Amino acid sequence: MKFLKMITLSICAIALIVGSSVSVQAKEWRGWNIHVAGYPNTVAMDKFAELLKEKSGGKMTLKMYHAGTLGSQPDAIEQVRLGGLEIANFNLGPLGPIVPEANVVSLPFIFKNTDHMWRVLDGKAGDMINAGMAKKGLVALAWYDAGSRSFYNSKKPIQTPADVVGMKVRVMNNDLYSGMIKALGGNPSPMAFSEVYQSLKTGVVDGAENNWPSYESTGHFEVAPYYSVSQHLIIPETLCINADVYNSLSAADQKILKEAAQESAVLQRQLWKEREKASEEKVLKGGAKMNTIPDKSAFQAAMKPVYDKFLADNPDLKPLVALIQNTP
Ligand code: GTR
Repeated sequence: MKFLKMITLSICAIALIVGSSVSVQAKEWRGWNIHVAGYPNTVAMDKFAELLKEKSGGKMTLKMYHAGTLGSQPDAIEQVRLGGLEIANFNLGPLGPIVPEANVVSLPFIFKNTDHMWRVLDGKAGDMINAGMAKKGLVALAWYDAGSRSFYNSKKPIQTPADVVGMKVRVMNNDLYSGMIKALGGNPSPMAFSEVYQSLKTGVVDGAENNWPSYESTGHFEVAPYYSVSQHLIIPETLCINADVYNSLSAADQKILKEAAQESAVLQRQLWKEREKASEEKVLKGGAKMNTIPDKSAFQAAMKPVYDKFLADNPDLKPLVALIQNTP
């Protein structure tokens, strides 16, 4: 009897040791980020990694790989879905071709402004986008700000849709953006972010489109100095994790993860506001020429075929589009 008790105790002790060593030695996650040092998203993701470690007592650790060193965004999306990478900050633009619900934010001019976007994301539409991501193996943890995107090019200021006619414009990997440029009479060229500088410089493309911070951080303003404030896209970004990894965590660890992500998002959004202004000032000092667009409604009207095609191809998404459009 005494002997049996001893064996049972020893087994318990071994189980304890094994159990604790498993949790202490949990695999270090790898995080993908496209942006360079000092960019709001980069700082926020480093903060996220730090918070994760701190809040979990070292149980959840994340090594961040910045500046797209682990590959292009479309590739990284596949990697996180399949579990080759665990965590990433993605723009909803390149996610659209995989997650139909996330694609609605890539309809040009769908949001009235950034505040409208936050109201939408905080409501039912945000839940529907998150559910769409979950179906594709990605769990959304927080939203990051990416401001609004405008056109820039090496040739001339864009004032009306007629100025885009014949222009070669780099777009992110998403048919909606190709459709957008075609609807304006331009030639779309889908291309990885990392290739755009050289393509602008050598004239492979005449222009591209992005927010102030990316226009600045990439140096695109040096080779495409005409920035025309069209604000045709306001696309949020997501901080997300592979669904299997997320589902393998205890409820307590999932809570820690979400808290750390939310805290990093608060920081990212604050840094974003500052960086938008600083980048605008920096590029204008560096020689970029900014123009406002007197009548944006001409650009909006030109997008009718883009909406018509999208809704015809995705009848299931009509209610989500309407929900966004009807959100005050
Ligand atoms: C940036 C965005 C990146 C990437 C890039 C691009 O604004 O933060 O994730 O999508 O634009 O144009 O490819």
